Amino acid sequence: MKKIALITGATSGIGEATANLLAENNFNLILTGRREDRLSDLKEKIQHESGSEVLTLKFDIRNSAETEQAINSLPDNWKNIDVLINNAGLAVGFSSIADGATDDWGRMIDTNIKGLLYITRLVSQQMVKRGEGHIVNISSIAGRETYPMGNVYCATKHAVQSLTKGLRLDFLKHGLKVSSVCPGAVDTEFALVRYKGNEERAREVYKGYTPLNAEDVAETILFVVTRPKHVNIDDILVMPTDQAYSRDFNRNE
Ligand code: NDP
Ligand code: 8X3
Repeated sequence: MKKIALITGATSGIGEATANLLAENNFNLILTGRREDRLSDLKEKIQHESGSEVLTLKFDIRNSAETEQAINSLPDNWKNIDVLINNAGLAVGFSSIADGATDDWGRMIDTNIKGLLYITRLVSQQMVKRGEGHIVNISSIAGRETYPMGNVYCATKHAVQSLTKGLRLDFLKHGLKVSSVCPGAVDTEFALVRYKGNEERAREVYKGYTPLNAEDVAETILFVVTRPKHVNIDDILVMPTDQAYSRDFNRNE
């Protein structure tokens, strides 16, 4: 029988690549995000290309009530989620705290920390009841190091690292697995979102070195979720060969 994986933020980048790869590797998928058209297109593509079944849920993960309604709406045969991949997340802005925009901070904190908590609380309840399940948090090199002007984004990813450890400790006695995947720079829509649609600025982020692509991270996630029952990958750092710490390439920053 195929396992069920729920991937948040499956409408682009790492989430989308992970959806495609898990579908090729015998997972049925629950895919979430706010952009409904992209969710429908991805569902159609995956169902056409692989034998996997896909269910989509459109909601804003910052909204606790919407998140709860979406998870409660799952039909009985989709309720037992085996793997939760907490991938939805973003950086917004790039500035010192003195120049920071409080709305930008709110978007990052509400998505990367509070959204992750809302869905993890709901999905972990049935995992605890069953005594099995795997929670994978997509963290970042920014969860291990802090770089200039990255203050609040880095703080949210440090929080994800801390929550990963907290979940691991809480769920040890329930037999759940908990993992953190920390990528370095990945060429996705991440920079476009951070620079609020400024394509030229976003392109500069990936100039002068070879970043990871979303499929590289998806392969790491596949490895993490396909280890034997007795093996838990607690925390894994996957970096571009050209990047040895958070800011050692020329990003004009
Ligand atoms: P993308 O911008 O390509 O994808 C982000 C995904 O998050 C989208 O599917 C988006 O869906 C979803 N998302 C954002 N906000 C919300 C929200 N409020 N509610 C629901 N879904 C939301 O970026 P990446 O693929 O790069 O990012 C994925 C994760 O990887 C993030 O957590 C990011 O912090 C992390 N990461 C990225 C790195 C990089 O260099 N790219 C490096 C290290 C970590 P939609 O807009 O449809 O809601
Ligand atoms: C995203 C990678 O280095 O831009 O988490 O923070 S970085």
